[in-house]
Amino acid sequence: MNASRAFRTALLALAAAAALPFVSCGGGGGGGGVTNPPPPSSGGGGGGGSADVTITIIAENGNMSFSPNPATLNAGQRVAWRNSAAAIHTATQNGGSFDTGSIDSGATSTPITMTTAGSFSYHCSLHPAMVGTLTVR
Ligand SMILES: [Cu+2]
Repeated sequence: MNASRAFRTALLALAAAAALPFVSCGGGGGGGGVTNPPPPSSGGGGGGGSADVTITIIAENGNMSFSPNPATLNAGQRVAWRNSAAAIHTATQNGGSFDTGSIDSGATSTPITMTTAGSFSYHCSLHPAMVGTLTVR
């Protein structure tokens, strides 16, 4: 009987030893604190007539007429076009949702607030070959 008791004791010891790793392993700590970075504060501010994004009208040069092109801004921001070319130009959305009207050489258009996300193709109403794209995020 001694032998079988010893055997049982051994078994128990084995079981305990086997159980230990499971106990000590129970991490559960996980979930490391992932913090979301705060969203960038909307530029806003300033009031006045300044735009958040200014697109330069370079020349009558097809899809190279506007710079940058495409231009990107966030919904709620304002965009204006500055005419650095010699002739009068416009920035007119193809669907008519915005139109700067005529911009004299050296002048900057009235800022337009883009409230809707999307991709907006525009052109110069005086020179239809002048095209650009405005991407609103
Ligand atoms: Cu033009």
